[in-house]
Amino acid sequence: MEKRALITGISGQDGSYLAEFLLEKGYEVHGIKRRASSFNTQRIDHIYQDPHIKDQNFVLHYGDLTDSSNLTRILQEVQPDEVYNLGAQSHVAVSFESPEYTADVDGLGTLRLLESIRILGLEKKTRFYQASTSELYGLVQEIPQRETTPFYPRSPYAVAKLYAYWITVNYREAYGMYACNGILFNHESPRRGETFVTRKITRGLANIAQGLEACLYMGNMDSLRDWGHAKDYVRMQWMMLQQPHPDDFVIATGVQYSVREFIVWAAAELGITLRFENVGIKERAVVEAVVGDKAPGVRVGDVIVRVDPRYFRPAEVETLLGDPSQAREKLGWVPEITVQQLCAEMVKEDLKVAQRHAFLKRHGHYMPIAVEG
Ligand code: NDP
Ligand code: GDR
Repeated sequence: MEKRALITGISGQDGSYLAEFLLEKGYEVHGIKRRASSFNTQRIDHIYQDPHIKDQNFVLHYGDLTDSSNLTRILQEVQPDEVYNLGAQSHVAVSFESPEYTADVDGLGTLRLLESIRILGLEKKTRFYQASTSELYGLVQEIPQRETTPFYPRSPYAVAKLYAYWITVNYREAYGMYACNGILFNHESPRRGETFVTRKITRGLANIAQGLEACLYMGNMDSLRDWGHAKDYVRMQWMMLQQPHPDDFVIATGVQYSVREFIVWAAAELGITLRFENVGIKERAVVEAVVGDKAPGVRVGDVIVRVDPRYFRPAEVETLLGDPSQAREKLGWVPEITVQQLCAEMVKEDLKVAQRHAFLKRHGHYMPIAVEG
């Protein structure tokens, strides 16, 4: 029998990879997308199916995690075997600007889904995955972080996700639901949102290499993260729901690097060698050498990275390093893509786009470039 999955956040990075993965496994995939004033489905357009065709196995529903009646109606209609709750206001810095909205979507949104499942009497049929996060560890109490490490959230985002984590555990214990938390460390890809740090770097440096931008403005480059590839991580989200008993798992690579190191790798992929230096308290990166033909817009001596304090956070998570032993031992999961391979793939994709934009610019077309984040 074909299984049916419902994904919130299907238009996001993880939602798009998970939808592809489940379709390949033969699932009927349903996703919730938000109404927007312009198209917001770029990441899933390649798997879109015309609703007029027969035997559709990829179906999108309009909805929102702030709208209980909408969620209940969709769940009733779809009767899913598995729900993946990936929808969220997922940007940590933005959560300081919109804390109440973030709490509503990321915290209460999870409750709304769980409660709808229960009200509809689906609690014994529907398995539930909650997109929990390494941000729960915040001000870290133990290195590396594992399933038993105490939480200390450091942003409205993380506090909202803390509620979501515990309400998922609570529904499992109170109602016997098959509900799991995946405590995922940072995972990236060419589909990563443009304002998260890795994508900001690969996209920004590719634009600079092609002469489309002059400088990349960064926040805290000392920050340490355990970065993996989103493709590896969505595989694990599915694996978690295929076990005999529900459990919570840390998903990470077990290796950490700084934001500065990621900048150095991304620059190297473009043939650019950087020298970091401090001017007063402000760090900057100067081009020391350029080889090959990927960076015609850059000269030796150019300053192409600077610090802008606007990207510092009111409370920072300085260091995250996960211990994925439980996932390896109980589920046999190991990440297949290294962070260096991930960086190379992201640069390659962003360079292709930057080269196209540079071509169009040379022919008189305006290309919007800037993103804030
Ligand atoms: P993205 O930001 O790429 O995607 C978020 C998705 O949630 C988008 O589809 C977005 O829709 C949707 N969404 C936002 N607000 C609402 C709302 N009010 N109602 C319904 N849907 C909404 O995130 P990722 O794919 O990177 O992450 C997926 C999940 O995993 C998130 O919950 C995130 O917090 C969590 N997570 C991510 C990690 C990572 O490193 N990527 C690590 C740990 C946890 P739209 O496209 O319309 O904006
Ligand atoms: P994070 O990811 O906050 O870990 O949350 P992000 O890529 O935004 O930041 C990682 C680290 O880089 C530092 N940083 C900058 N970050 C951004 N965005 N822009 C900058 O210019 C910049 N300069 C330095 C940050 O301060 C931070 O320390 C992500 C999200 O996907 C969450 O949804 C998810 O839960 C966690 O990862 C795990």
